[in-house]
Amino acid sequence: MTECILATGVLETVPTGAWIIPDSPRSNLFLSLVIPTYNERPNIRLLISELVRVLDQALPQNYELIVVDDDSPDQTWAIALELTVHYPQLRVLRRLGERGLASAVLRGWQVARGQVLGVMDGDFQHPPETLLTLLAAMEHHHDLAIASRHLPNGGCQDWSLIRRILSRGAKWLSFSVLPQLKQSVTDPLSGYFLIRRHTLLNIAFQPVGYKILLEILSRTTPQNICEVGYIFRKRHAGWSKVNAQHFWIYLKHLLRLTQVG
Ligand SMILES: Nc1nc2c(ncn2[C@@H]2O[C@H](COP(=O)(O)OP(=O)(O)OP(=O)(O)O)[C@@H](O)[C@H]2O)c(=O)[nH]1
Ligand SMILES: [Mg+2]
Repeated sequence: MTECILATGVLETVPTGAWIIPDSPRSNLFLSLVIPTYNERPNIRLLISELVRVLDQALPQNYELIVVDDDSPDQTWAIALELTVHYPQLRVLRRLGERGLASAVLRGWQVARGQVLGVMDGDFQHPPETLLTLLAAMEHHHDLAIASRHLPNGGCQDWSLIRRILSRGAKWLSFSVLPQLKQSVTDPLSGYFLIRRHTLLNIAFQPVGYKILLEILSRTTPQNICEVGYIFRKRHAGWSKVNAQHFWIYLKHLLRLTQVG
């Protein structure tokens, strides 16, 4: 028997068409943080309450959280919608015709009101506290602040040998194919970062797969990049959505990015 969820909030209208980030809307919000979700029902409640705890201290009344859910069969979107009653700073997009992590992030940023746009996973692998260090970097006038697994104080918790080899291989491939990245970042495949809106304007993105930061680093020129180390933790609950197909999508993405500029 499937459980029926009575959602109470209001779903946002999902943008369609070109993957272009609009100029600053009429808002003084500092941060818009997008959380892409697919079947994150066991995580979403706790994650939102943790994010609110951290951000209410750091940026009271000056941030919004945007859950972009791809019509998860476990109805993550409906649970998020119910939370909007308690958290007015939370907004929810339920996409019906599109799938994919990178494109979900861009759709969220297209409705965002903040000057600084951010992304983090919905499964607690990105520690919410690291947001404080990322925010401090943005307050010191960086254009892009990346949470990196590849700094001395960074790493991955409990990864199998095969997962480590695959991750290192994917990073090595990105630096081989796009050698210019090596000078500016240690973790071009990070899914946890903040970026100033103005660096994304007037760019026609072509999001595919998971690696939105790679797409951004290849098509934009952020002036002042800062990285902070963090430990990529074990997933709190639920299952990874990564599969073999994502590897091929990654290769195709890399190939496409070699043709940029
Ligand atoms: N909206 C949306 N979110 C997605 C999609 N695929 C994954 N996500 C979310 O993106 C985040 C990262 O996905 P994961 O499957 O955890 O992938 P990962 O963290 O890179 O890999 P693991 O370490 O294996 O978990 C999670 O919050 C997912 O729910 C998708 O197609 N659409
Ligand atoms: Mg994950």
